[in-house]
Amino acid sequence: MVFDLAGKSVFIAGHNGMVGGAVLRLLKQRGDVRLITASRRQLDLRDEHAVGAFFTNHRPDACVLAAARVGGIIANSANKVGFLYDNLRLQNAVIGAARASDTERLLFLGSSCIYPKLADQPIREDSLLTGPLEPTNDAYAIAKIAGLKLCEFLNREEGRAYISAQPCNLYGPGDNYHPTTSHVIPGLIRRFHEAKHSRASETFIWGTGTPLREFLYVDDLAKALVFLLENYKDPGLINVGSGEEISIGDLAGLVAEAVGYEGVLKLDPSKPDGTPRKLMDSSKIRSYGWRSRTSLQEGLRHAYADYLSVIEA
Ligand code: GFB
Repeated sequence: MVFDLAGKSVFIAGHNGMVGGAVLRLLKQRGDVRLITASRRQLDLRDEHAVGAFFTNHRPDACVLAAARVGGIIANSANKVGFLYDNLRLQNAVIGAARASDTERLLFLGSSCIYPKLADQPIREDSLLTGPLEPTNDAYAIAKIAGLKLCEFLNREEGRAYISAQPCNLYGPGDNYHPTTSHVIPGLIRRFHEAKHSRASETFIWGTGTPLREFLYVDDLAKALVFLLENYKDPGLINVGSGEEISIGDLAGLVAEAVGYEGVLKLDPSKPDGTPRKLMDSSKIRSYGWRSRTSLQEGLRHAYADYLSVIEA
């Protein structure tokens, strides 16, 4: 182990989000880490002065940068200024403050959408910047590429153990269930749940149903992130995926099953498909012994339970 988190202080930027929340749960369970968090009201992570002062005050040993402006295919394509600018501001503020206060380790969350739209599959880490991006999420991807490159350069030039991990499409507790800004799994959970309750004989899936996606349950990702924080300090990227892909049409069938919706699923091809396929090569992280443990069926049951707890709260 290169960096034992036991007894260390860790700032989780974005602990109220799905990924940050999963890392918080995992580190709380572990019990030997001093956790530092700040809500959005307490700290605007885009405000570099406020973030600098926060780091000077708390002096975390490590930081998990899980905060970001995120959203599904429609949110990403409709608000490129926000997705690029807010993410650049936020990540620059946090990475800059970590550097200024000599935070020993930092883990930056990237995304599989950083890779070229038509990258060879499964997508290896070295395919970064070898071709044009998928236009429905280019703004978000460019911000993420800037962040992971900043970590890489700080690592190479200044010897800082600042690393970045690239997860595939994620889902699980703490997701955003908004009908238009959400990603596919929470979007379908909500739509199918509402269709079940209104006894609608049919409901719809965006796009053609043919795109392929790789999904990872967020608690499995959290285990990978904590592992990387303690064991990985290379400047190079590292993919974190389940290794399994599924078409959106087949995924919709599994979500309908988890929710208990028995109506007809129709396609809405007026909505964008996005990239045709996005399966990552995660052999690097698997060579360290990590693998995803939660099957899609099991994860979808937990995700639906989370949705029910949110609407019942
Ligand atoms: O999850 P999603 O929005 O993200 O869409 P991306 C995945 C696929 O599901 C697309 C289809 O082909 C959608 O057309 N889909 C079907 C739906 N029904 C729905 C629905 O009700 N809601 C949504 N959202 N999609 C994201 C990027 O791309 O990937 C993010 O926008 C991020 O930036 C993430 O990088 C990993 O996989 O297309």
